[in-house]
Amino acid sequence: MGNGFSERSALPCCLPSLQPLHVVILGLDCAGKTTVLYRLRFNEFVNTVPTKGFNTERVCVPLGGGGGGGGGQCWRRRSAACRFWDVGGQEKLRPLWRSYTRCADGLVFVVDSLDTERMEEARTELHKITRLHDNQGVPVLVVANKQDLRGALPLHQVEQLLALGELGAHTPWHLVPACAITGEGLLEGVQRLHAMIMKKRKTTRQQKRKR
Ligand SMILES: Nc1nc2c(ncn2[C@@H]2O[C@H](COP(=O)(O)OP(=O)(O)OP(=O)(O)O)[C@@H](O)[C@H]2O)c(=O)[nH]1
Ligand SMILES: [Mg+2]
Repeated sequence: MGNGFSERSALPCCLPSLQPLHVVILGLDCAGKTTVLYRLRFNEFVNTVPTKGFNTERVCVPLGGGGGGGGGQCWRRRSAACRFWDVGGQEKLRPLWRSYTRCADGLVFVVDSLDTERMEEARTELHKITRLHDNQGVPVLVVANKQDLRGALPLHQVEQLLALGELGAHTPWHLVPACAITGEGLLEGVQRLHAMIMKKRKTTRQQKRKR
């Protein structure tokens, strides 16, 4: 069921002094980016209007440790502080994306799984942003959103239409089915993104040591 993180956001393990991970949420207009952001932050559905600039929220993401995140709070639960940036997806706003992704630790790319007509456009934007020099190697979580709607494309088709296999060996990615209205799939997805970011940091450190 829908898992939001707001209850756990108050956990003391997310110390304000820790540098939060910089995560940018991108995708075409109406894909559900702002709904994702507020679901992550407030653990509830928030009605949105099209984003003209950006929205940003700091979220404490529980990293779990088995059990899938349900049930009561665990005060020893590990968590990661993330600063999410949700940037407007309208065509005229897309040239601004690169200024938000410049220092990104991770990207979340949201697609409307019902919007088959614009999958190609989504693919073009996804590949364009991940190919930028600054974004090379930055892990990407692809959220196949609106899975609650009848006719939503299944995961394997989203993967194919977005040509995720062509993202290149240097770009780690993970695809999750999700519904931002209920939050379903989001916690799992963000945890996977966190794991990819940590893995990338580790390999970068090892490569530096070898030099
Ligand atoms: N059924 C359904 N509707 C969703 C879902 N996620 C978002 N929506 C709806 O999709 C519409 C667009 O959502 P937004 O979050 O504003 O989309 P956005 O990607 O932020 O759009 P821009 O700000 O224009 O880039 C809203 O009416 C949401 O309620 C979902 O998982 N399922
Ligand atoms: Mg928006």
